[in-house]
Amino acid sequence: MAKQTGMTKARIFKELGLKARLQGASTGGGWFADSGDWLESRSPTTGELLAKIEQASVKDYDRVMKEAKQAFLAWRAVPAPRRGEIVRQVGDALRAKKEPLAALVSLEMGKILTEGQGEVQEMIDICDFAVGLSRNLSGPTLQSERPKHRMMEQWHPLGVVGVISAFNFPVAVWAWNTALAWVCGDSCLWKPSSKTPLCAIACQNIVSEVFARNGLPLGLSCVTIGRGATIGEKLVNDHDVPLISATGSTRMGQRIGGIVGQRLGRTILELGGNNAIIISDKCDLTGALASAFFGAVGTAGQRCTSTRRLIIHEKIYARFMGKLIANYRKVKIGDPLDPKTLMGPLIDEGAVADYEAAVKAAKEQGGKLLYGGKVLAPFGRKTFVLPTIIEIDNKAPIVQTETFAPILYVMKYRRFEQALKQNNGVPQGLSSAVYTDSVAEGEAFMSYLGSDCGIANVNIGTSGAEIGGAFGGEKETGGGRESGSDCWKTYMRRQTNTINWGGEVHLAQGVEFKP
Ligand code: UN1
Repeated sequence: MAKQTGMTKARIFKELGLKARLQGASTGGGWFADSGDWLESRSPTTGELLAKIEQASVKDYDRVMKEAKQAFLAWRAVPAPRRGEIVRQVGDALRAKKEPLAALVSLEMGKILTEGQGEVQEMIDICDFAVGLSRNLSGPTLQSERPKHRMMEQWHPLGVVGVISAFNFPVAVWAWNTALAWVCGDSCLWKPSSKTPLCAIACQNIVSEVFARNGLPLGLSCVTIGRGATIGEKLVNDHDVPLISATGSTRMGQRIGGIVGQRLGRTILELGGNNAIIISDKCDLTGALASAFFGAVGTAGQRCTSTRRLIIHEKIYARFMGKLIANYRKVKIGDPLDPKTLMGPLIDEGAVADYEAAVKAAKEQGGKLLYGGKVLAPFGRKTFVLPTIIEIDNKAPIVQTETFAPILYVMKYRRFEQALKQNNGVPQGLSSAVYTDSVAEGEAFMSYLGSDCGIANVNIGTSGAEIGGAFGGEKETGGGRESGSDCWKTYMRRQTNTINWGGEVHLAQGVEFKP
C-alpha cells in the first residue's frame, strides 16, 4: 500500500511527527489529554489501524481555551503586516510538507493523491492571499453631514475563532479559516472531524513550529479532538468564542446555528449542496463531459461542491449520456495513493450504507439505474462503491436530499426556463453551472432571474472553486462565506468612527439641543 508514491505510512508519520499513540488537545506547545477515551484512526481503504488518539476532555478544553484567549490579547497588538509575515512562513512550512501532508490526506481520508495535493495547494494559496490582505484590511472614509467632521470605518481583531471542519476537506477548510483569522488578529481553536484526526495533528505540528520559532504565543493555534457531544457542544456554547465557522451537514448546521444564534454569536455555516450542471444543446460537449465527470466522480462524490444532478437538453441527452457512461466504465477504483487510481473509497461503512439506501430509494421513487449501484471490496472491506448514474425526476424526494456519495441524478429539459427551475428546485444552494455557448443563456443563468446558488459558473463545473472567490451558498447551505474576496470581514469587528476636527458641536439630522 502507498509504495508507488514513495510515501509509506512510516515515512508520512515520521515527516509529520505522528506516532501510533497520540493525544488530542494542543495549545501549540505539544499534546495532552486526560479523558481516557480513545479514538481510532483507520484507513478507509484497508481498515488498517493508523493510530489511536486519546480524545480531549472538557477539562482539556478549558485549558486550551484559556491559552487561546491569552494568545489573542497579545496577537491583536501585533501589526497586521507582521501577522501576515508569520502567515507567509506558515505557507512556506506547508510548501515544505506538501508531499507528506497530501499523502496523509489520501491515507486517512481516501481521496486520490492528486486531489490530496490540490487540497494542500489550497492551504498554500490561502496563506499567500492572506499575506497580501494583511496590508489591506481596509475600511472606507465616509462623508459626514456635519461641517469639519470626518467619518471612517476600522476593522479590529475579533477574538477566539472556533473552527469545526468536516472529514472531506480535512486540512484545506481549516486553513481557509485560520490563515484569514490570523492576519485579522484572532486566535483559533479547531475541532476537526473525528474521522480525520491525524490530518489535524499534522497541521498543528507544522504551524506550531512556525509560531514557536518566532517566539509567539502558542495558543494562536489550538486543537481539541473529541466528541461532538462534549467538546463540540462546549465550543458552540462558549460565550468567549464570538465566531464559529462550521462545515458539515445541514442538520449539524441547524443545531450549531440555533445555539450560537441564541447567544447572539456569529456563524459562518458551509453546509450541504445539491449542485447541478445544466447542459445546453448549444454547448461544447467535450468540455461539459470533462466537467460533469470530474464533478460527479472526483473525491468519490464527497465534496460539498460535487455535481449531484445533470439537467440535459433533450436533443443531446442520448449522445451525452452515451459518452458519460463510457467514461464511467473506465474509472479505475482502488488505493487512493496509487497514481493510476481515479476513485478511492468512501470514508467509512456508514457512508456506504447511505449510498445503498439512496440507490434503493431512487429506484423505488421511479429512478432508472443507468450505471453502477454496486458496493465493492477490492481490499476485503466494503468501503468502495461504483460511481452511479440514475435517471430520475428532480422532484423525487431522494433527489432533494444530499447523499455524500458518487451518485449522479440525470434529467432532461426542453426549454431553458425549465432547466433553471430544476436547478433551483432543491432546498440547497451551494454551487451550480451551465454549459452553453449562448451568451443569452449564460447571462440569464448568472442573473437575478437565474441560479439561486452562492456559486454560478459558465462553462466550468460545480466543484474545484479557487480560493480567491467567496465560497459558500444560500438556503440550506447556510448562507456563510469563507475563503477569498471580502470574507475576512467576518473575522473582524467593524467600528465606525466620527471625528470632529472643527471644535464646534453639531448634532446630526439638524437636531437643536441647547439649555
Ligand atoms: C468542501 O467540499 O467542503 O470547490 C470544500 C471545491 C474545493 C473546496 C470544497 N475548492 O470543490
